[in-house]
Amino acid sequence: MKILHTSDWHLGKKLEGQSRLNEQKKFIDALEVIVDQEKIDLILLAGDIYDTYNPSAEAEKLFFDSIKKLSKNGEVGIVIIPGNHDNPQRLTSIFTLAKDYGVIIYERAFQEIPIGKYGCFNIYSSNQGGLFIEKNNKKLYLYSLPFPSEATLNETFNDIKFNARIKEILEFGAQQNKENIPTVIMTHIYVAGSMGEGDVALELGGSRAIAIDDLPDVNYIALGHVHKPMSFKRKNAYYCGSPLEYRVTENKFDKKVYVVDILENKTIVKDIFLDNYKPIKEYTVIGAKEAIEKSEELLGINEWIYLNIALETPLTNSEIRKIKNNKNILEIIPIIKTKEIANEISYSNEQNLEEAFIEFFKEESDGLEPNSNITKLFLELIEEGEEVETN
Ligand SMILES: [Mn+2]
Repeated sequence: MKILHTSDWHLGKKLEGQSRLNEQKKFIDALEVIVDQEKIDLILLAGDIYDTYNPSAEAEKLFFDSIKKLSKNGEVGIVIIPGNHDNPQRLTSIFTLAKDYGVIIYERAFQEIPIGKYGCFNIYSSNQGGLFIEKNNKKLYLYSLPFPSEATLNETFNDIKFNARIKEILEFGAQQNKENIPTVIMTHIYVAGSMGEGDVALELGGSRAIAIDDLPDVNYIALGHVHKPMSFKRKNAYYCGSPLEYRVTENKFDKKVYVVDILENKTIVKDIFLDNYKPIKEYTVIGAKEAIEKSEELLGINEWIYLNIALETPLTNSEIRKIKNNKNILEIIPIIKTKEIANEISYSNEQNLEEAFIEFFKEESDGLEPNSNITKLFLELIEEGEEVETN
């Protein structure tokens, strides 16, 4: 069975108030081409379909159009799990309608999906979280775990136990495949080992980490949550990342989806790179005059722009108007030479993140400084484009 692995669409996500729906539509069109060209059987969508609990009507319409387009009237199966950004109930509200299109949407962990026909797919057996899928005599066992938290799993565990509990869940899930068919796992989680934290499991805004070595040995693990593509080859585990750059820190790596072919003795994973429909750029200029020139120079260029301007005196309203004449300029970020002026003007409330984190940590822990590992991990998490949220 040929699988396409994608995640973190964040439909409806805005950048400094600007809609990205146009770019997201282009991505869906590109994905449809990939599905055709690669003759995909099954699409795995590993969470964070929407950006918020209450997606806009436009974002929902794009989601419905997308699954209709990509499923090819049930020819291509689609299995979807909620991420930490999704409202699971809202996501699954179309489950019954979607069934005819071969679309299965999980609402929660350990959910038992009814057996039967889903488009051209036959779910001939299922268990809590597991699906035995058959199409044209090709078979696959898929175990899905939506974003796990105490709230979504409806159980309590401390940070240390989190790792052990997730390991247990995934292992048990994989073991339910008693047939001699390939096993694939899909989950929305933060895997920590990639950054050298060892088995440190900690929670940042509801986002706990699991170690790579605690992932079971299966044919493929489709991960969602981290926006940067990453692979943990010894575990056949992959983050495909988000299809679009969702913040300026994400403009350092290419965006992609994976096409996964599971053969008898090995799994072949192919990167399919995505076009960057509107890159996020950062420019730095000196003084108002250069800023206005830069704004004019970039007029009509398809980029989202953050403009840093080194200033000795605040910009005048007329200068700001001229710079903002270029609608792609998202934010004017003044770099002020003297402290007095810095206090006087502020076009943005951006702070040095590291300082802000240390300050926050000290406030929360009676003046205790965070150790360098925690600060480093926090900054890396932010780099990966994850919102620090407590849903
Ligand atoms: Mn996420």
